[in-house]
Amino acid sequence: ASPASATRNGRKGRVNSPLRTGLFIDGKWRSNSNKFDVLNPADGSLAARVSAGGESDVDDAVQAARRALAGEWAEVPGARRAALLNRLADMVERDADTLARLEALDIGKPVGQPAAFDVPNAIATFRHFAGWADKIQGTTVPTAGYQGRPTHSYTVREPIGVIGAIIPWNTPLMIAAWKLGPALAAGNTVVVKPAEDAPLSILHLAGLIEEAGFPPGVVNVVPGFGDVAGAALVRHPGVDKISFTGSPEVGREIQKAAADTFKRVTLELGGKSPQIVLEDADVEAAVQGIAMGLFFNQGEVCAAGTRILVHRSRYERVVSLLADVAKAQVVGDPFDPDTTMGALISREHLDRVLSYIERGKAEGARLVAGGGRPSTKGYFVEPTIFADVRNDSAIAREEIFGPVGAVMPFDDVDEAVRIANETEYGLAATIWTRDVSLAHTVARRLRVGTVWVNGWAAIDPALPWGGMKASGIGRELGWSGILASTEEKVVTVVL
Ligand code: TXE
Repeated sequence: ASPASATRNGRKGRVNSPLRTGLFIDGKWRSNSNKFDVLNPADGSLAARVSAGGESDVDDAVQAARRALAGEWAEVPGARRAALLNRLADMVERDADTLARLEALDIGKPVGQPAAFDVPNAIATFRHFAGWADKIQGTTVPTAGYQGRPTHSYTVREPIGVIGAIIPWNTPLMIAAWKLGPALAAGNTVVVKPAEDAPLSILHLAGLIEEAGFPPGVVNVVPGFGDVAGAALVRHPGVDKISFTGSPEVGREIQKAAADTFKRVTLELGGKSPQIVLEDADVEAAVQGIAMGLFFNQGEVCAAGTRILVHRSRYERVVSLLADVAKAQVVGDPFDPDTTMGALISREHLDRVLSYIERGKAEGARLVAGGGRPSTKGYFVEPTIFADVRNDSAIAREEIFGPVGAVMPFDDVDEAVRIANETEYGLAATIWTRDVSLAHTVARRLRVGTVWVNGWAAIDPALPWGGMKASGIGRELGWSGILASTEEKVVTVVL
């Protein structure tokens, strides 16, 4: 299928490259008569009409991935997989501007953010995993022998097989890289299902995968709806593993459905991450970091630091500084360089975030900034801060996935740790303190996958990423990402 015209993307010239709108299966592009609309969140206009993959498309993609797995790809040595991943990284770098613009158009985020964060992270992820591709080693294991005879035992790490990668809409390019990097480094083949709200950057990436020279079927991209294309992928007996990032509700369904065919599952399901400001913290620095943790990507971030726990001695100061920073955000056109916060992904999501704001007010929290819509055009919401929030209220318990912070005081470190852990989630936490040993002590006590001290979202492709409790199962990235993309096999020779 020919790429759609660049003039379809709301306002002409914002993405100066043709949009891909088809399905990429077995190294070829196809288009379906069944299509879905992708809207520009900044004004609700039509950005693109994308082919919706159905069950038979998913089946074709899985069959192609299985053929690739059994064919040429199985013989491709690690060094060659590394070269392909590095070439892909080069192409993402070459098209960095286009990819950042696609994210801004599709998701509504300020274009400078994907340019500075999502795209460089995707490049670094592909390069990191290129580095692993020829270093996935087993071990030789001393054993007690067999029937009086010595044995020689060793382990090998083999690809799991066909991996279904289900991607959310908030940082699609980056999360696609998190799933593709380790899967391909380890020799798997992949079927990617982008989110129906934001498929454009991943479709562009599919074009780069084709251009980089991966054999047909190694990576397939099937855009479509979750309950159709996503569910078909999860059910398919030809898929060996599902790697999912999204909501806990869908994650739970996926794990249940995957049990029927004993698929391996990695789930990353978001959070309600605390930001703990200890008594000795550098308050000004903390407030800057907290604001980033709340407003970056419009708060549509799994690790958003939405529960702000502040020592009572610094409480009012933090509340007032945070309110100032919230009011100073420039909310508007994602393509305006002055914009610091863009639009929420959809009308439905805007309504959901606004309903949480109403619940916050009804629950008696003190609204110190925001709380409304800056304009009726587009899906914008004001950066919002509630103070005096109770940790058992809805706005402190449930993931809002918008720019809404809940500030609460504590009196001592024990209370801070108790509140921080009193949540279903366990993805990330930040500690603000100048006391190094206290930082380590508190870090040990937090039930989360990642602790940052004096920063927020200091992520790196070398570091394992994932959550405890309802934030998910398993880890992505780093060596953990390789472990999660391989099966371990033991070979024992009786000598
Ligand atoms: O997620 P879904 P939604 C949270 C966040 C957000 C809420 C809802 O709180 O407000 O979830 O977002 C696919 N079988 N997070 O509705 O539905 C779907 O097509 C297989 C946190 O967008 O979980 C998409 O590709 N797949 C999160 C992906 O799952 C299915 C990021 C995620 O969509 C499916 C996103 C099914 N039955 C949302 N149903 C994070 N962890 O960062 C849907 N999908």
